Amino acid sequence: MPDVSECLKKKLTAENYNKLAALNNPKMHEFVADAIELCNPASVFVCTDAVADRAYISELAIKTGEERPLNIPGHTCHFDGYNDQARDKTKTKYLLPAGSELGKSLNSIEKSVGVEEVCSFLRGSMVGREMLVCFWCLGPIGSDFSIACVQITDSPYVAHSEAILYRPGYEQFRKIGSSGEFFRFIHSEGELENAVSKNIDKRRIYIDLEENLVYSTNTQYGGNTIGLKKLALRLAINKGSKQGWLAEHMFVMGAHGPGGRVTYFTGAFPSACGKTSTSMLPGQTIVGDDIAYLRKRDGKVHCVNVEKGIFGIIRDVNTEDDPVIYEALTSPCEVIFSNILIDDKKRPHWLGMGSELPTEGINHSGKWHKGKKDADGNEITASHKNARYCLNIPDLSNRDPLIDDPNGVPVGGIVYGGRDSDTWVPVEQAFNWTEGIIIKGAAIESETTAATLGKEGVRTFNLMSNLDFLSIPLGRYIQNNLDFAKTIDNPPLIFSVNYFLRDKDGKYLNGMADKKVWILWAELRVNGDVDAIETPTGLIPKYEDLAKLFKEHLSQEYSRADYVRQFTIRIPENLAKLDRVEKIYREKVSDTPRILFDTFAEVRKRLKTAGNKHGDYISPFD
Ligand code: SPV
Ligand code: MN
Repeated sequence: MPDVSECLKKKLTAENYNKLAALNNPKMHEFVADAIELCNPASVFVCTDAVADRAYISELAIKTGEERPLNIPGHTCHFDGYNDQARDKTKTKYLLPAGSELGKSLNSIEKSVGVEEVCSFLRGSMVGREMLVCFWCLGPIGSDFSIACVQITDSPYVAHSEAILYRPGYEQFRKIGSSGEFFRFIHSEGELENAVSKNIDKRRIYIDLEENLVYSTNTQYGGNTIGLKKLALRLAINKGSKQGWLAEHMFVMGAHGPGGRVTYFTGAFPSACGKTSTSMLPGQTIVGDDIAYLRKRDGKVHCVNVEKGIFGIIRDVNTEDDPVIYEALTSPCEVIFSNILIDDKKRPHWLGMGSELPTEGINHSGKWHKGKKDADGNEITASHKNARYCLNIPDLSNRDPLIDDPNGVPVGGIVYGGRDSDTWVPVEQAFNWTEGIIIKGAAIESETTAATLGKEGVRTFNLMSNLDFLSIPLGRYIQNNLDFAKTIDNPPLIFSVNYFLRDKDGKYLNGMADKKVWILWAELRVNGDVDAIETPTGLIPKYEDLAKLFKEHLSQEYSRADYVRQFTIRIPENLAKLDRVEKIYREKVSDTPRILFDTFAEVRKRLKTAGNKHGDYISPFD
């Protein structure tokens, strides 16, 4: 279109124009031209896969003050605004065309109203600033799992984070030619004050599923702005639903069994519930820690990590609990720290890092000293509880060799978990795929954390840990999961795990390191190496098998008393959980598949029968 190329030529230098023109994709050109028209930037930089372009972005982040260099080469720190420290669920909405429905659980706004509102905030938002046009690829390059993406942003911090978290996508765009099958993201941080978004009341994240397009403005926090992360996950869930594959909030890791065997697991946990640390278990290998696409190939489930970096919670990362990450965070390599504390020697500090924290420095509240209070009188912690690090997985010593395999890795098992103080045992295998999806995945509840705005510690329903990101009605999502394995003879085994079980006094019943034993037990189950004990809700480990794993992998004696405390089947709590979750499906999810209620009824019956026979609390030895 001549007006498109004219508009582009007007704002872009010849060099930048040529980079765009070399990609024969009219829809992408139009997207960029429309964004220029709307946001009116002073200039436009087009980022190809070239090393020099990538370097331009990270240098710009320093120049604009969005990131500041730290004491170690390659390390920088970014601050988000004091009230912009997590995903904003209430202002994240689907743009809903008139006459369509997503169900009560998904937040939406009438499309024409929403587009007008968000465009009114984006209009002129980049005056005097440089617009960055970046190409990335979700998934390995040249894989049929993968999706090309274009991100427009005025934040070099967002572009720099994406350069770490995603594979470069300019060549992927060349591959897709003039196809319209790609995701588009437009972000502006809006007016800035001290380098942070000022108009938080105008923070909006609006998602257009028909157009595979997301608008984000007046925010900087990664979960709201890094288009390829949770915003793309929403687009991918919708796309996968139409095409018969799954987009999940899952880590992917290789569990190393006897004789050098590697069995791949995916796992879904709500934010801040041990997902990254499970993907980083000592002695195992990481493929990814946050988002996976699952597809069927040759009668098996395969998956890829759509990312190549980690945007992880830094709180409690220390030499003892996360030695591999700690090593990367203290070595010269590319890391963006966000919302941590910086001391006068430009060293980063965070809660739970295992050494004493300074009593003053700079943090997300500005100049900080111990005891500082915010406007509401709340004490400001040295680093924010949701403070994060952003790094490249290839910089980790435990990266899995198949991380970039275009075929993905075969999935042997899937684990579902949440922050559950009193109900589920530490690990349990579901009897089959259907029960795994329904009784494990679709029944996840978790006590809330600092990863989203709002009160912490409230037990909330979060099916497959993906509720925050669902873009299709919940019932359809469950049905898709059930159907996914229908044509597969031996689908992955499904497990629940619970790292957060406590006793009556609130004391955790397990150590942090124990999760390694649960995953390695699951590895043995996938390969048929050990037997298990039947319970009303699934299959739990035998004491001898766990004792052996504790000894071999943690050099610990595992007592029978601990086993009983941890693996006692809690009948009343399990029944109460089924009641709570069923109520949600009955009242809020009008398209819940019938089989969910039938399965709940069946499991309830089994729990009651067992309770009548053995009492409310059943020792695994009974
Ligand atoms: C999560 O909260 O699940 C994250 C970080 O992985 S965010 O990008 O905020 O979603
Ligand atoms: Mn996540």
